[in-house]
Amino acid sequence: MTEPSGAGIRDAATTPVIPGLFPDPSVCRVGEDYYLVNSSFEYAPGIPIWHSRDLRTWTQLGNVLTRETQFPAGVSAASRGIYAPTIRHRDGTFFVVGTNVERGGEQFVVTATDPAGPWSDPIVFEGLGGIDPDLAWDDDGSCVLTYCALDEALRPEDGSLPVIAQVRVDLDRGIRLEEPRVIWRGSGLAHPEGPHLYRRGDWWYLLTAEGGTERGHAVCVARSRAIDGPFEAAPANPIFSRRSTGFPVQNTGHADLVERPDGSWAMVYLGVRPRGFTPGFHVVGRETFLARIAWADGWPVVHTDNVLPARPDTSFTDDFSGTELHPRWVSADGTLPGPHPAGGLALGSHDLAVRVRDLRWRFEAHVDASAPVALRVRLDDQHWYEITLDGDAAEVRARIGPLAASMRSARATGDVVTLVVEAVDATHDGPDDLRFGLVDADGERWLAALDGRYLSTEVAGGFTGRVLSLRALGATPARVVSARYLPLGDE
Ligand code: 6LW
Repeated sequence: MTEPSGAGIRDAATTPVIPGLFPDPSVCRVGEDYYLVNSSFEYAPGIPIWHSRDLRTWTQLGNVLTRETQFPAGVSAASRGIYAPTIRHRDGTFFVVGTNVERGGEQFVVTATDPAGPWSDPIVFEGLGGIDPDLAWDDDGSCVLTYCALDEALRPEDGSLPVIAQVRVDLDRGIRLEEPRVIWRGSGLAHPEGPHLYRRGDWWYLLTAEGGTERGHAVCVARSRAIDGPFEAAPANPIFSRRSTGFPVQNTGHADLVERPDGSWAMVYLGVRPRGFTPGFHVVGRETFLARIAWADGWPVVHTDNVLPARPDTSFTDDFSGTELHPRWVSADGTLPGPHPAGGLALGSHDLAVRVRDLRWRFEAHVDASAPVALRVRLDDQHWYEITLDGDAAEVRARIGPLAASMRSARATGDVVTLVVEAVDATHDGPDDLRFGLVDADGERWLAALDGRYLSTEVAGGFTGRVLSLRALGATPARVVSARYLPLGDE
């Protein structure tokens, strides 16, 4: 059985540095500045990019894929789209390589001189079937792309896919210079993936995620004198995992290393915060955590005892007074949120969403009651709860897989109504309850409280977490006057 979470310790082991649906972190440093990117799946704009001076406090600079030419609309299913980007910097240029799973798993690179953008259109490397590309430059300056290959042609005779493969590439021309070669088959756990290569002293280190991204997830390492192997596995593999422990943060893996200006090293990795009765339900996705790296006998050793100065401030109020949306806003149906007239957010039938960042929270949307509108807590398009307002009728609805139901309705009065949803302590054995209500001329009232487990990754499957999404219910555009998100405390 899963132990209850909430050890209440404000340290890096239990507190994400970037909470919410921000998995597969990759980090690079330029001088005193760190830049970090995450997977974004079906959500557009794609690949959130963050800046920090201390690795602990991160500010979102924007998103890397902000144009149709970079990430076309129309992702076919939840948890497809953009996977596991890597960010690197060399000679004044930032590189992000990633996978668009939507197009059959193609590896692409985009570049920028300013990490806040604009980023170039993607260059696609043909014939590299797989995920999780990494870029590294050999001592002679040539560039290698190392990735998790899912290509049958690379399947070892006595082994299973995936394998870690590598190919020399010409970044300027966007071509590969050779056939991909298998360089590593992992340390023996399932699903070797998420490779990253680093030069330290006389060694090349190859970091991998292994064990799959669920409870068995782990970080492993191998090293070689040459960038293309042969690699030897660390005797202590996996060098980091929470598997088979009762620790409140689970599924830890898919890491990236970075060297600080003082020569010490740090690691970012993904983890989840499951709650509730067995098997434990995580609901806000896979989040970014920070660890410290020590080196012993030429191998990295992971320490999670860093003290974090404060929980990140995730609260926000948007009154949409400007014409540009904050980069936190995304769309699940692949439509890029564009500029809007100042003074309220005009909504069409495409949704506008923000990632949930906390375990307990309140979200309010002040909506113009003259057009039908919906506020949804979405895990994916088949797992959601929502409150709708249509004229003076408010209704709470739910969809869990093929089952759809109307839970409760009520009358609302006034020109502007506040739709409210809160994630609060569970009344059953789930991770939380999601309660829906409204505030109007008659005050605040709650319509329904629903078990949060059905909007969890353990129930829905996939790689994502909850978002809060707003959209017009019918053909008439709806208007959101303002939106407010407030964490309610994670203890
Ligand atoms: C990603 C893989 C993984 O490509 O999850 O946790 C996949 N690791 O490396 C999707 O994020």
